[in-house]
This record gives sequence, structure tokens and C-alpha cells, in this order.
Amino acid sequence: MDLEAVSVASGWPLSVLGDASKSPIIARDVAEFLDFVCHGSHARGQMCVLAEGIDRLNLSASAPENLLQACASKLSAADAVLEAIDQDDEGAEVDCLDGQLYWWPAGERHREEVLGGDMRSKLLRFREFSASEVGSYVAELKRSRRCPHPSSGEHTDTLTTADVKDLCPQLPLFDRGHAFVGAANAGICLHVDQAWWSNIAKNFLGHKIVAVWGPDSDVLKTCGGELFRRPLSAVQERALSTARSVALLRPKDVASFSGGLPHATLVVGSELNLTFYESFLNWNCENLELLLKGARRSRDQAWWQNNMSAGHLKTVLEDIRRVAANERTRSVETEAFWQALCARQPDAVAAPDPDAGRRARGGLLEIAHNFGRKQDLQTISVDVRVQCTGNEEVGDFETPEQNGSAHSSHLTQARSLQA
Ligand SMILES: O=C(O)CCC(=O)C(=O)O
Ligand SMILES: [Fe+2]
Repeated sequence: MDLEAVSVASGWPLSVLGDASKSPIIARDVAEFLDFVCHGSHARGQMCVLAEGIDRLNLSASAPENLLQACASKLSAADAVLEAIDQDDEGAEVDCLDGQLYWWPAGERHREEVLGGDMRSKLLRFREFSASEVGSYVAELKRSRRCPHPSSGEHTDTLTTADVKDLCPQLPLFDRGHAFVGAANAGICLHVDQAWWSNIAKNFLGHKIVAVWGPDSDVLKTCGGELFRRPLSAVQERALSTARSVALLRPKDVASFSGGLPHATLVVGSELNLTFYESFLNWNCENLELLLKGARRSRDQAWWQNNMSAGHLKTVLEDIRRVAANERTRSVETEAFWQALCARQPDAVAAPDPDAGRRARGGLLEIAHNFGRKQDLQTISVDVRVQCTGNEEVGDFETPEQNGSAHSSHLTQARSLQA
């Protein structure tokens, strides 16, 4: 599809789709893309695309074959996911599926959700009442039960067998995520994610346009919760003209951007779109600041800018702190991240953690060991203990425990509440 055809199909102005100042960073190779993922700032609306990334990252066999086939052979998201579920009864690899089912009444920009019962019953009920031209969007599609991941063993409900996560060094947060399925004129309404962390979109099938706005944008006030499909309102057109990044994802492209900034998508073209998402936080302090800013916002707003529950947020922040405490000895970047984390953790969610002081000391002993600066240890150690816990107790040296897989279960819970 060329940009002109995309503009006609979506209603997104060609002046926006073709605006070079909004085009994403196109990674030249896998290393450049992974560098953006692991180290880049995503906090100002930057986006990076690795064209044909699914093949180049060796992920083409990572999605369930019967879901791919169902999406390739059906015209609606609801039909495709129903087919994948029903094939499962005959022993195919898609386990029982779970997810949200959205649809838009004719001429409406705000979505409706099919509620109650399991995924299959939602799909059947939707099919019965909806006319074929009513667009549906299946969001956050995943297994209804967690099971051990084939390579890492972690308990996860993702449908993929390998992810960008497997190609990255340890990052503070990584969730293997879930999938979205939709036909033309469906997509995600303008929103920010519940947790303000970064996304990786693996666009397995079909075409999708994505817009991301910068942190100072007011688009959530003017267009929050709206699907950006034709005919666009004048307010939507104006909003799109202020987007920071706008990208057309073609089949097999992989993109990364922050879900902590306003973003909206729309499927275009005649094929069904299937995108798998992963979520993560990297070592770049700007992304940490964004996540913590999101953690401080109030929790009582409309879905498109709502926060996750205090309990989930707390476990996410504990996870970050646990990983950061173990990893910060590796580079200047991880050390800066740790310092920023200790300095900025919001009071509202700061959990008293009796072990943080000991972990901090363990990490500092490693730094001292690595750099031969043992004489500085006592001073730094006291500073860090005070910042992190306010606890003066000096514990014995303890090797920081390795980051296990336990943390991803909290994350998956938190992620599943995301809009
Ligand atoms: O429709 C999409 O691809 C975007 C999904 C999304 O925004 C999310 O996962 O939070
Ligand atoms: Fe999102």
C-alpha cells in the first residue's frame, strides 16, 4: 500500500502520513533497533521501526500457526479468533484464549465492549447480533491460563514462543504481552497505557498506522477514547497534525514507542491485521521518569488515561527496584538509573523494603570490587541506604539474588488491566 492509498482508506491526511518530521527512525539493522529498545529515550514520542523486523529478528515462527492462518483466511477479527479457538478443540496449539472484544456502532468514534463470559461466548454473541459491516477489534489476546514459557520457563500467558525480550540483555521490566486482531477501520482508540512504559509492536499480518504524541500534548483532552477513522473530525485532523511520530507498519515490520504517551492506531488495507505487543522499561532515565510520572497521576479518570491500581503499581515498582539493584553494577547507565530510581520513587507507592539497604550494599561491594575503589565504599553505601530506605542498619554482604521469573506474573496482571 502506498501512502496515498492509506490516506484515502483511513482519512488520515497525506500531509500527516508523508510529513518527514513525523516519520519514525528507520533502523538500518537489528543492532540499531535493539539499541533503541535497550538504551534509547522513548519519552518524547520517538518511534523506531525495523522494516521486515519479524524475519530479521528471527521471530517468524514465534506466533501460533493456526492463529496466523485463521487471520490470513478470514475477513473479520471475530471470525478469525473464533476459528483459532475452535481449532484448538481439535488439539491445535492455541490453548483456550482470552481477551477483550470491542466494536463500533456505525458513525461512532467511541467503542463498545462485549462483556461477560469467556472469549468464545463473547465472539459468538457478537457474531449473532452484529451485521457483517460492524468492525470488531480483539485486544489483549492471550492464553486464558499461564503456562511455562518454552525457553525461559517463566509463567506467562503470551501466545508467542520467542520475543524481542529473548534478544535483549536484562532490562528493568519486560512483559511478553499479547496480541491485537482487527480489520480495516478498527484499531485502538487514542489513549495512554495504564503503566507508562515502552512497547514493541510486532506487526505479523496486514497494515496498521500508528500515531504517537509528545508528553506536552493535550490530545487526550480533545480526542481521548476516540477511534481515528474516516471521516475524521476537524479536531482529530488538527490533533494528528500535532503528532510527534506517525508510521505505517507493513506486514512483518517491528516498531518500538512508549505506551506512556498518547497513541492511537488504525488498521488499513484488505487483509486482517495481527500485531503482537511486548512491554518493557529500559535503562534510559527519561523513560523511568515517564513511568514514575505516570505512577503519580490520579487513578479516577476515564479509561483512556486511567491508572493501574495502587497494588499493581507497587508490585511493578518493586520489580523495577529488584532488577535495578541487581544490574546497576554493569554500566554507568544502570548506575544512573538506580540513582534516579532511589531519588524519584513517589511517596504514594514507595513500599518499605527492609532488604533494599542490604541489596544496595551488595551492589556497591561489586562496584568496589570491579573498579578497585574499596576505600569509597563506606561513604557511598551510607548515601544509598539513606536514599533508598532511610534504614541505618548495616547488614552483611549478600550477593544480589538473580532476577527470577516471578516478577513477570505481577506484570502480566498489571498489563492485563491496561486499556
Ligand atoms: O492497536 C494497537 O496496535 C495498539 C495497542 C496498544 O495501544 C496497547 O497495547 O496498549
Ligand atoms: Fe496502548
